[in-house]
Amino acid sequence: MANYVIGDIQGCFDEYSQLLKKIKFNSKKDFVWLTGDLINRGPSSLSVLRHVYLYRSSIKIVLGNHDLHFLAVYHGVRKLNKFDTLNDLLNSQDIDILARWLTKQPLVRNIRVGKKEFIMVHAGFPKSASKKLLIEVSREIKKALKKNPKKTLKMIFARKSNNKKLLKDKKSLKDWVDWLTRVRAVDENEVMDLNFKGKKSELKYKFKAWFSYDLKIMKKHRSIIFGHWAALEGKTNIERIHALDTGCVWNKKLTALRLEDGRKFSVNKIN
Ligand SMILES: [Mn+2]
Repeated sequence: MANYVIGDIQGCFDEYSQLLKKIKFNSKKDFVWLTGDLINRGPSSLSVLRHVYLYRSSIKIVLGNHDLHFLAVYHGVRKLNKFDTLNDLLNSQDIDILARWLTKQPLVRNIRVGKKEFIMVHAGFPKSASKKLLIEVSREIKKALKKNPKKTLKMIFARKSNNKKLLKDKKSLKDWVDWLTRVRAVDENEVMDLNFKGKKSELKYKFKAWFSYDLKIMKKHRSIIFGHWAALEGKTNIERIHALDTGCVWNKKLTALRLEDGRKFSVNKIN
């Protein structure tokens, strides 16, 4: 039995299948955890989502920005853009089942393996956040999505954060979703630069990578796992902070991290 975390798949179903073969994934014994952005930009979003749904008792996910974008399109809150590759999914017969299941997924997960603990999120979180706060916020967002998906998705994708829906620590729901699913660059005062997508070395002025700050959540037995930031190429250079989006959809590779021993497995993008 083993636990594997796999980075952003983004519709790269062939590479995902190959990686599952490589780690000899056995759904009766193993657990696979996905860092979000299961779909979009790649060629086979429908196949990925169907597979994850089928094995949902042993494959667990957090939501990423692309997953939320798809849900917003499905609920009529957003339009498809020219880079989206979601048509197979949107036209499928099982779209309602898949979308309903996706809407119920959390934005933060706490994974326990023996004495070790892993906090998994798609993008990141504020340096001041405690584990308790992250779990509570994730629960609140999940509840809002379940209760009224359309209204909640409208809030999430609003141009500006509106303060009508405030969560536990007084940040708006939209701000929290931006932190958990979109953040890369942040300044000392926890202001995000959501346009930045480059390498860590390209960060300018007062902005640093969100994980470069002294994170309140870090403890000896605890690690952090995130995806989303492909330009990091799987490196944070910080112990126990793992970046797992290795840019499969951008012709790089798909990576799995085995939590028991920290070993990494990867497959290259198939051209
Ligand atoms: Mn992302």
